[in-house]
Amino acid sequence: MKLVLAILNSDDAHSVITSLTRADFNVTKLATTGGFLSSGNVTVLIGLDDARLDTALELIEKHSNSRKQVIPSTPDVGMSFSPSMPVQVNVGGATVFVLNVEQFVKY
Ligand code: 2BA
Repeated sequence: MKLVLAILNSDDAHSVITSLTRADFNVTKLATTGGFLSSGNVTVLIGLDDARLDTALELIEKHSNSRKQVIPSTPDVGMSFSPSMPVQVNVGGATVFVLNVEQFVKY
């Protein structure tokens, strides 16, 4: 058994989760925050049989889009003021971790 931990862009989360639940995966959604941008994202936990891992990853990939996001940055220019210069970063699609599950119980 595996545990898939996928960090999704908030804008993609609904379609990723809908496609997974329609395909009969059990999904838990967590509201999370990215450390770099400090903006909200969504992390999903999916416990699944090894044989279904590829299907889950395909659905996550299909419904996750990469985006460019512009963020303000404050360079150190050695002056008494710090002008704000926008910087563009590529965010996503999804960041996915696949973990082996040692034990799974439901009480
Ligand atoms: P954030 O930490 O808010 O990062 C958003 C985007 O900013 C990242 O997109 C990446 O393009 C950029 N970025 C992050 N750290 C950076 C840095 N130190 N310098 C320059 N640019 C940086 P993604 O790579 O697609 O990541 C999207 C979100 O997925 C991240 O949001 C974070 O919440 C999570 N994530 C990504 N990699 C991770 C990892 N190795 N471990 C845990 N969470 C991760």
